Amino acid sequence: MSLQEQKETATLGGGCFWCLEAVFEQLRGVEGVQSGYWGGSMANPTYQQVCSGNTGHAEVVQITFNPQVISFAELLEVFFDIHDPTTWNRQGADVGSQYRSVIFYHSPEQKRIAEEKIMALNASGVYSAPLVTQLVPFEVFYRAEDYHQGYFRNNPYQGYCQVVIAPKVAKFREHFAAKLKV
Ligand code: MHO
Repeated sequence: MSLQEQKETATLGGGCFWCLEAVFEQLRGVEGVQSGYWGGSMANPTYQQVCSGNTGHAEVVQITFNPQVISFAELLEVFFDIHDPTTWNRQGADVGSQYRSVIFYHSPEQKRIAEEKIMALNASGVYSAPLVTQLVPFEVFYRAEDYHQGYFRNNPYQGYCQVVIAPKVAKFREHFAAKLKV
């Protein structure tokens, strides 16, 4: 099998992309994470346009991973652990449709796995409300501006990074210690 064939892509939205990127890039088997926008009415939107909440885009991360090391189902375990999939267009203090919970599936297989996971979580009683996570076929990913890439790594002392992202990352590292790169 060529290297090319060992790569798979996942595109997930679960609130501010700085958070998701900071988490997913620490997982073994994840080869790259890019922050960007998906699902809106215009091509190549700017952060400011997306922030207005009027373009219909979601902040998302595009994850390239090696499915022989980490599966799509395992990525979803992390995804549901680090965000609240029961709040409509909102993650904590971040409110707006750009913060919606959404899985952009890249194959019928990813769609099936995501459906099963959502059904299982709804049935499990883990959450007190039903999941609002959308399941949408992937079409196109618009990479966010350079300064958004690796934002948490590059700006660890920025207020939002310290108050919101750092505790999330710490909790994630505790929950998924066995799956971390270092
Ligand atoms: N409320 C945060 C969100 C950042 S995120 C990239 C801020 O405006 O800094 O949407």
